[in-house]
Amino acid sequence: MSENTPAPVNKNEVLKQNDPTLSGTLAETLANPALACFSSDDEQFLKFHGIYQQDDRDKRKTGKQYIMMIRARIPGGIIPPDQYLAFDDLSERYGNQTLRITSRQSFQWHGVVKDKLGPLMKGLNDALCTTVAACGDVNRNVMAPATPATSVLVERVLEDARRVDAALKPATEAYHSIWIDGEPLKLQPEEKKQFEDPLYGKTYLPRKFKIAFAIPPLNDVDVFTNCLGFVAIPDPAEPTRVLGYNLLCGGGLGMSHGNKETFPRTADVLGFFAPEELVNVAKAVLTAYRDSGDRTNRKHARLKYVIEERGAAWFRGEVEQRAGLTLAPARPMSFTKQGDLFGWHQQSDGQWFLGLYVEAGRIKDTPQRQLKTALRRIVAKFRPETRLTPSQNLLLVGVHADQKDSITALLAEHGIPVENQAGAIRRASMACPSMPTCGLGLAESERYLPSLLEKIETLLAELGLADEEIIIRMTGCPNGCARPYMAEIGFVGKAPNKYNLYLGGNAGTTRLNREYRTSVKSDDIITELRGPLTRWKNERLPGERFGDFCSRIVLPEQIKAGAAGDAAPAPLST
Ligand code: SRM
Ligand code: SF4
Repeated sequence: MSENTPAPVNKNEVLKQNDPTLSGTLAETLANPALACFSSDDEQFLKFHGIYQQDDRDKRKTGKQYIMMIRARIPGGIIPPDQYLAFDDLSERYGNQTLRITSRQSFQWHGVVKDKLGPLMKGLNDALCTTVAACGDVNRNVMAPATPATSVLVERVLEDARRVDAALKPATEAYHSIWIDGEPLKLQPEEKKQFEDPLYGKTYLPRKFKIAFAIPPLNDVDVFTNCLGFVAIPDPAEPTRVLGYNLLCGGGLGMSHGNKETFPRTADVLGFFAPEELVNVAKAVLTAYRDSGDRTNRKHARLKYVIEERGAAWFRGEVEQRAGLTLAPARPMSFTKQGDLFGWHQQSDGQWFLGLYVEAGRIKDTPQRQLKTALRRIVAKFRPETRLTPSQNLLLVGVHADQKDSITALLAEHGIPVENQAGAIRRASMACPSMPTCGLGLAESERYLPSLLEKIETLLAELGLADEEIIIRMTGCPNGCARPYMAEIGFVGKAPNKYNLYLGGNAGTTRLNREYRTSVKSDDIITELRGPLTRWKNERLPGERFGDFCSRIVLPEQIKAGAAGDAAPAPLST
């Protein structure tokens, strides 16, 4: 190939080009009981329908056992009572009897074998829930603040999030045909090729695209990690009204070990615009990315690389031109906290909500705690709305004052306290699923973090720091699904029982942390943490958080000593 020949587009682009309806041979494979799994091409189409073909990694020694993961599209994580009950029932009948709250306020059903896939998808759609575009090269689940206590403003922002979500859905009829009508799309291959989505075109986006809404000072959605962030600025004259949005573009976290071309990045703040322009601006950002992202190399295809390389000013110009407006200077905003409220809290409308801690987002029954059964009973009897939070927890919303005691008692019956649900570091922790379902996991995450937290709790108690909150997040690989690069302590799987250790995030999750140690064995993690935690106890400024202390003292000292880890360290930004 000569120097001037453009690099060929990657395989996924060819697939999309050849079948923009995204139907592949999904319906045919689904209808054929002789086939145990979908083809590798169909695996790519499945993602656009919210489905991942996986295999149970615990069982690989006895041969590959295919299972599916299904992810819903639940903008803002809002679930009405009947829908929650249907989700629970479907997980019992067709999944692995758990519901997994994701880090983007959605649900996943794991362990669904192929012949249960059709009934599960039909059941979800009967419950008025779609999984379309929950994965794939499209806009994903839109996040919005979860906590209803603050005000009417939260509900208004949520409405805006839903509007954006609806406006960016792909138009292909394949989803309806396959999963609802239960038949293949009635088009010949040549006819399929002619299809063109009005927004996404024939080849959709170069890669996934993520949107979050935030209301300062709470950054529960980690807005800076999204491709597109909308920060609501309240009207000073009428604080329940959105005056406009600050526009953030170019955040993203995924990276690969040993590939310095890949890195986590926080979004740039591009300007401010009026709320009427919201959908217009969202489409402008999405199409600017659609037309400028790298379609040759999927590891370099996210919007963050476009903005890193071509600059925020260039991208702002693209957005302004496409939206037909000029962005005003961004309004002042300050994020000082993230995370969830636990226990009972009164809403602005006088009703109550209950924040419930869900370990690693997994709703299940264990001999000690029957969270799944308790939630089913509560939702069936008292019919609260359920809200999934970006930190993989859950809120029961719209509870009447006279129902509170009965709900508290019902939870207690199933081993779940309402007060002191979990210690300070557990409440602020997250872990991705990793083993045994995720095909990309290099180390344990969801199954390992709880026992590691126990050891960290013991260390903190020994140092007299037991009540301190530290945001701790773990992932089984560097893709960053539980957003570990924003944590005060981040663990990123490197190999079985080995993790890279990151330090230095802050309470408002506006700053990337930095690699502190590489390939730390599980058994050595406590030894590695003891030093920085002891120094924090002895040398911190009044009220200084662990992440801020590391960013001010531990990491600069490490950099000065030239001892920074060799895997692409994330930049220190504020
Ligand atoms: Fe993720 C791929 C789970 C949020 C970055 N992610 C995956 C897959 C589907 C593995 C795969 O491709 O085969 C994982 C399925 C595991 C399983 O068994 O369930 C997976 N990601 C998740 C969830 C369930 C983790 C969780 O702890 O809840 C989250 C689902 C969110 C949702 O409801 O849509 C999830 N993933 C994220 C986030 C966080 C976020 O979006 O706020 C990130 C980092 C932000 C970002 O996108 O940059 C993230 N996931 C990735 C990447 C790296 C993408 C990149 O740019 O390099 C991959 C790998 C890929 O896409 O090839 C990935
Ligand atoms: Fe899988 Fe890696 Fe995401 Fe964890 S971070 S779910 S191991 S892709």
